Amino acid sequence: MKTVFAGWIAAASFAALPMSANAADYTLKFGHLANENHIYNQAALAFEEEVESRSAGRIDVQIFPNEQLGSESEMVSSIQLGTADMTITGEPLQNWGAPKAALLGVPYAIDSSEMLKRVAGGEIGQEIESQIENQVGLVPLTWFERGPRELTSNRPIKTPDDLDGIILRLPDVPLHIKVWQALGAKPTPMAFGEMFSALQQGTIEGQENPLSLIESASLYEVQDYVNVTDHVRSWIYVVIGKRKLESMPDDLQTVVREAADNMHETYQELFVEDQKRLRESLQERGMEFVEVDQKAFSERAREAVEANLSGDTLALYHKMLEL
Ligand code: CS2
Repeated sequence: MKTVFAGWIAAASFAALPMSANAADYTLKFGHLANENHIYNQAALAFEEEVESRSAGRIDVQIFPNEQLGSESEMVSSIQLGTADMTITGEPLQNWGAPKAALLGVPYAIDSSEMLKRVAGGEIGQEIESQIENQVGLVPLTWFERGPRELTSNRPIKTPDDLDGIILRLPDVPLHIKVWQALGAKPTPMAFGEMFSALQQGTIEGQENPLSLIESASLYEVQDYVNVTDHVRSWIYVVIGKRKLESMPDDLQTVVREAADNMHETYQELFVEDQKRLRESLQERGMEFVEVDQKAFSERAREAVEANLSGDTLALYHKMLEL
């Protein structure tokens, strides 16, 4: 809204406007867990610019990186309450009555970027999206591909036996907790932003995330090894509160939806570039990459997945493996 705001201040220079004056009809508070440089944030800024210029300032988008508005789970609750509007989330939505959201993060299910696009961009993705919309009251506006999740630790881990009861921070995703228990770790669910100091203080010993978030949270300062487990390839949704979206007139809803589609394209380009540099960047910061017996991990993980999904979600998981 910078341009509009500047012109507005100039035009009203005698009016002594209070600092809190807001020209916009709608404000979208968009919070996420990554830092300012992360590609989530860069894509979000592109969305902000497009929405504000195409709505001629009627929508003010405010981006809050680094969990400034709250953790991922807190953001979901705030959006439901109407105190925040947008975030980036996925598989934890299984805790909010959308069991199919677990399919976003199934260990060793998706094995390539092509398969991910078929799943997220096809019927399965649509089925998950409608469950999130209907059960949680969040509308998935678009999705972002993520790099594979890798396990970090302060000792090399090559096989499930090497886990040997390691205390592992996980996001609050019940399926992940079950799988890592079956693999031989001691999982502790914790918000993303609490992880750095917990690792520093030794209350947890490891964590797992895509390389981009390992970098975003500066985990290279507290973890020595990236064990290349590649255990989850997933995508994640940019969501908006359904009530908030529907409170807007149709023309503005269209602006938001189209800007989100464009944000998808922007993000996917940034993602491809980012993937090329991340490994080296973490190595330069002192992390050592360890080759892992992925087959051993995937066999044990798959059994745990089958045992912990049920009903429609299990059926959809089987359908996904066929794609
Ligand atoms: C992140 C999350 O907290 C984390 O470790 O990687 O984005 C996590 O993947 C999510 O909970 C997915 O929605």
